[in-house]
Amino acid sequence: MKKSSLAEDLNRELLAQCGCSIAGAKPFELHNALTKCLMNRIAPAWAESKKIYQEQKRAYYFSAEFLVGRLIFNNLLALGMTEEVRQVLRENGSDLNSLEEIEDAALGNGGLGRLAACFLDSAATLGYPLDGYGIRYRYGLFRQGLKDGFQTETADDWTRFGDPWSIRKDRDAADVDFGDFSVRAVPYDMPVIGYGGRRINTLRLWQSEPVEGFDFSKFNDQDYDGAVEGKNRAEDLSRVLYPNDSTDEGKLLRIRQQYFFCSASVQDLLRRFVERYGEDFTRLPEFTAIQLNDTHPTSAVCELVRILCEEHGMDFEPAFQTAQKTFRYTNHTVMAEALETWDLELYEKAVPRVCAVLRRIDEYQKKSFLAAGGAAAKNLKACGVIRDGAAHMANLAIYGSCAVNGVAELHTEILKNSVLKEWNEISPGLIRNETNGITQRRWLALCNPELSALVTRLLGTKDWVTDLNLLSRLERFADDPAVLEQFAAVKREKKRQLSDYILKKESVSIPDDFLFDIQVKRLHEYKRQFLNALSILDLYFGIKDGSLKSFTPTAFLFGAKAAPGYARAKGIIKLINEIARLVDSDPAVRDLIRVVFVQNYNVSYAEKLVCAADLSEQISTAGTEASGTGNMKFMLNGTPTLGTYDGANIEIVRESGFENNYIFGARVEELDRIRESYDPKALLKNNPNAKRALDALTDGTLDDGGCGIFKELSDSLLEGASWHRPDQYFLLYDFDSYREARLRANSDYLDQAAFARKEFMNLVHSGKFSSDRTVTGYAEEIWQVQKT
Ligand code: B1N
Repeated sequence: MKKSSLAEDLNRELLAQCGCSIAGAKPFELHNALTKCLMNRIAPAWAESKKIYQEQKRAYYFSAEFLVGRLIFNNLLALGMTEEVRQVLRENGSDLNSLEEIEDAALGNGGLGRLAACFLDSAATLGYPLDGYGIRYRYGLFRQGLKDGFQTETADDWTRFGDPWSIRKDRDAADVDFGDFSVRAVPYDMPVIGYGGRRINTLRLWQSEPVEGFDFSKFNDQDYDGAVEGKNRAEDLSRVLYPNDSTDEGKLLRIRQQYFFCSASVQDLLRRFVERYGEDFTRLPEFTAIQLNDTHPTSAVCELVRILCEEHGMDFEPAFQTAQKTFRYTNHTVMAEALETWDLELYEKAVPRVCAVLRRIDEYQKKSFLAAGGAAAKNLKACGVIRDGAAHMANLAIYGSCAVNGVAELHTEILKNSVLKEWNEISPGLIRNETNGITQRRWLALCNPELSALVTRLLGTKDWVTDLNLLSRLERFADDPAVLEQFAAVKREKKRQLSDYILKKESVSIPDDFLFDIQVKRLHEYKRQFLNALSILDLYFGIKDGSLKSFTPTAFLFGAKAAPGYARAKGIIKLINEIARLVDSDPAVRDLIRVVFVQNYNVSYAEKLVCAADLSEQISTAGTEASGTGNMKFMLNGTPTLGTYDGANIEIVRESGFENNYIFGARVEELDRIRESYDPKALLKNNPNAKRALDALTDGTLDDGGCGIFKELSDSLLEGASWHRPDQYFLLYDFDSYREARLRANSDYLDQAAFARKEFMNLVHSGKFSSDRTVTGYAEEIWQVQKT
């Protein structure tokens, strides 16, 4: 039988579903039909991959977040079908670009969720048996707007046009029991298409549904609200993604949400294990490795123990030891407010059955640590699964695991020497490092086809798409003026494309000969967008009073969502927008400085921003950003880092050279030394520039519309608050060295050829930061699973 062509398949699908042809289809109809055709084509390879993974030890990535972003273009790239589809659509009177605004699954907050998505991509591409387990949120991360410079939030109804990339699997539904009520967890499977389409892994997301949909007896009694109460209660569990990045919410519903997907996932993988290997669960660790993405899925440890004991009659000790050999834990933060601890009473109320197991584990820990004596006995309190009346999820995750890792070298050292030093004493070697990475498929091949084409031409091969270390071979072109000029031309083109997009989206124009200085990431005090803002004010005043003589015109771009309950973060957004207004309305500086806050920064916006940057702002206080992964995306697209000695910046600069980046500010050791005696008010007395910038928040220069948040922001640096010292993130301490580094970059930029070389050297040395390297590290050292 002759294989039908894509155009035939598409038209048939459109006719059946929408009664139209390609030419007459709306973008969402075309999107759904095209996706359907692609799903049909990948079905055999997907089934084949599942079969192969059944035969071997496999790994599962448990994560409350998978920030996959837009799938259509990524999957076309993976299948090598982009050009074919583009042509078919063109020939039939349509346009591939019209599929841009249909889907963009934001089922994550930021770095942690995006990392999970990059890992799945790498594992599928390399052929590692890694599947993801998570939650199918009805609403993903809120959509951000701006009104009068303030952030607004609306619900992210990401399935409004349907969800053709998912397959509902009713046959694998599982019941999750909360004691006082139960829900049905229904899995939706998304294919994770490895590059080349050879391997297809699975992201299984659970949706919470009522066990019984509708209470007819209540309905018959005319209790219409009551009739749907149970349904709503069940659906609440997977209703919405908690919008906090690096803070812990402390809410009952969040605990239940976490347990919901952990229970369903553990049941699911145990069912598979039993089908294949029978009921000898002591062999589970031979065939299964579970990675906990931070502590959010840690109740899975308790759930596994509970099921083995209650449903399969195992004793506690062998059940717990089986769990210890099955789980691994990644820590993603040292920020105290992000470390999950749950008040035991709340935990008991939320998940009584889990809490009972937790208490049992705690008892067992006490007994065995005391029996072991030495470091274990000495550190029992610090390492306690229950500590001061609270469930300590990091301690549970570590105790319930056989491996623990940090996400960048500096971060791992901080874990070993301070946050988890007691654990490190008990078992030296337990805590390892796996520096984060990003997938070059999305973050170069997809988002920057122009640079990709240049790289492929220079290397004479496309193999870098699956072997990023090949980029180092480009070093021999670093002094080739013709190559550097081609590279610079790509950057100019990407800047032009970005300014077109920003004009369309934000209605502001940015001349593309400006230096593009970009800070995009979640809004948080420790990431110091506030420092960037103060420094822009400083430059503004310097230009105004003539003290800053030569300044290369610069566009300062920001993109950031603030957690809706985080008042200061929202105040910083307002501040940036007021600075934008101040600068824009001043003819004396308008031609030198532009400030733009882009709305609704997300994965798709990031794809456009990272390849158009001349400077990558990575300015967190040393010791606070566990790794960062945005820093790697900029680097891969040939952007020097203007950053601190923090997270993965240190490794980035080690690879690409200090001379090709702008590193500034105090290091961790220095901050540790001065913390006690640091006095920002005294500092301001000797720093008129910093004082002038900060005063602008309260002297009438800038207006927060009367809400008082600018004064509050100023106070956070000068006065502190009941819960923190003044300027706890050392903005004023690093103010001068930031200014110096920034101005150095600004004047270096004038020598376009020399600057292009710095940019190029960042691209050349970015090989290490492929998530292919990271996932290989996990697979070999932590999971012990094999490629197929
Ligand atoms: O994880 C990323 C790192 O690159 C970042 O440095 C780190 O900040 C980020 C609670 C978090 N750590 N913790 C979170 C997210 C959601 C939540 O509810 C904490 N995110 C990070 C990947 O390693």
